[in-house]
Amino acid sequence: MQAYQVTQSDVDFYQEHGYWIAPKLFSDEEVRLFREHHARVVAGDYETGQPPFDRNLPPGGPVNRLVKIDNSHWSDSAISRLVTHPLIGAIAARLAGVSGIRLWHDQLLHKPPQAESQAGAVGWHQDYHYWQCATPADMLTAWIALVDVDEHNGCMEVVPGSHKWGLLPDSDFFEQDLDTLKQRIEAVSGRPFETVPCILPAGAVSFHHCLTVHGSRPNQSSGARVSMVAHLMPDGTRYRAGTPAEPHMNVRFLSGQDGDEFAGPYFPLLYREGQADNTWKAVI
Ligand SMILES: O=C(O)CCC(=O)C(=O)O
Repeated sequence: MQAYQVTQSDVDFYQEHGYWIAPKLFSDEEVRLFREHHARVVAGDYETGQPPFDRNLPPGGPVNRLVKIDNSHWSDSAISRLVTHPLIGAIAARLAGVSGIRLWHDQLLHKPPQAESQAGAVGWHQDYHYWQCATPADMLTAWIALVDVDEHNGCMEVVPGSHKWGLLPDSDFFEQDLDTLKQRIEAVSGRPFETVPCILPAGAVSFHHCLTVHGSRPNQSSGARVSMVAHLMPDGTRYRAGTPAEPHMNVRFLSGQDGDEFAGPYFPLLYREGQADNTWKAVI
């Protein structure tokens, strides 16, 4: 693990563009271990004995589309250490300008090569479209590359500055027709839609704001695009009842009262300013 001190110009970049790319934070050895555990979860080999919250493809069958597994950290201790890593929390806190960061939920992603895949794109969307049950909209995501990613293997692409466009009506993670979705977003936002690829070496991490429009194209390489996503929220984020995001899985972990705080064991704390123990002690 490589310590990194976020600078004011990193923060300014994030605030201005709605994303920021951190350098490589995890060594090749750490990445190898995380990739091994990632593959175990994809295969349905759950180290903790606890299945993840949800998965879109059952284990053991053909991996013929993007594999998306929610809360895979329930199932594996190395994945859990990765998505609750205090360094990721500290960087997120600094970028968002808050004093504490919790895990909203994780997402394990495995994007097979296009030749084997029927649905390899991720449609343009704003994460907050799915998270309107939480407030304030200061949440953010750490996207952790476990292989080198670029345009060839369908890296994530972001629309810089779109976090300032407000919440748009068109967001669809599963849409495969990226051009039509882009035209709809362009029409409703009244702004040109230009994407920037998040090109990362394995072990590097990109961060994006929950209102930043993003998605990805199919994987044209011969290997899988392997990554972990830590969706994060400022400590103190609360439930907002009655939104279109009411079915979000996290709502069921609360008592259901408007204003409930998303806190407690379902929402692990990654970082809190001034807390003595902000170092990652786990041995991997
Ligand atoms: O990995 C991708 O292509 C998209 C990931 C995503 O939507 C996210 O991290 O919020």
